[in-house]
Amino acid sequence: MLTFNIVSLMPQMFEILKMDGVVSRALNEQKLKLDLWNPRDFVLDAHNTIDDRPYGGGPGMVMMIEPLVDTLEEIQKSLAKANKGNSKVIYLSPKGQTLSHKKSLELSKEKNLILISGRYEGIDQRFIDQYVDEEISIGDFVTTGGELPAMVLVDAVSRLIPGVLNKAESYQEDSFFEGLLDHCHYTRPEIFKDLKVPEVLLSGDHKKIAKWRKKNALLETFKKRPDLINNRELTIEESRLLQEALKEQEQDLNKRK
Ligand code: 4FN
Repeated sequence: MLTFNIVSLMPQMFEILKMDGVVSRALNEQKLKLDLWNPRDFVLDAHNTIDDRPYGGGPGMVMMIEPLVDTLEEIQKSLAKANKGNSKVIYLSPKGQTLSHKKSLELSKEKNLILISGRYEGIDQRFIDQYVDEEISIGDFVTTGGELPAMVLVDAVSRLIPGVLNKAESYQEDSFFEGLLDHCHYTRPEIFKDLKVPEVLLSGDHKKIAKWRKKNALLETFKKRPDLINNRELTIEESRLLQEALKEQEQDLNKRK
């Protein structure tokens, strides 16, 4: 079982994960564990000080190294007691490599992960240099803390743990669409106002439907995220399907003129 040990000044934020959905179900079924650690609980001074002003001056506050090291040691003690060995320490940070499906798969195979969520301007660099194995980002934008990024990572990694998703939910994992965007989805009604569902999906011809979906996934990816196609490299069959899809799209456009 994978245990996420999460270090955060706002552990309440993670309650959301326990409320509903795939992660919540996996927690209840003991397919993963979420342990929250608040550095504030490990400081002994009267004010529970965990942050201080930055050396060199300037605005904002910096999370101090000592409460973080104390928290980490407490986590490692508890891991040792449970005979769980050591754990990778990940700092959610805009300086990290962007989280990917590949990285999520890697992490889903770990027994323990320690995730550090920053607040204020971030944490003392010496903690990162000495104790952090890896920095991971969820994207290029400013957030007010590392909590939501940590939750994104927990969500992405948890659903890849064997047995967490049921058969219906794990559709994407065992399909041959890997690395591509989804094909478009449709459900009832068959006609809404004058908007129809693509006819092939109503045909009952499973072979034809599979081919349409693959073509549609390739076309969607090519149009909306060409970078994904470049990273993946298409099989000859896929290139042919994409060419076909592009041609059909052009024909459709001409028809409408
Ligand atoms: N963010 C940028 C440049 C400079 C600062 C930030 C920023 C939270 C503690 C880090 C943000 C985004 C993705 C963690 C952003 C992430 C964070 C993340 C994060 C408070 C310090 C901070 C150039 C990316 C816009 C605040 C860029 N993934 N600082 O957001 O923790 O994991």
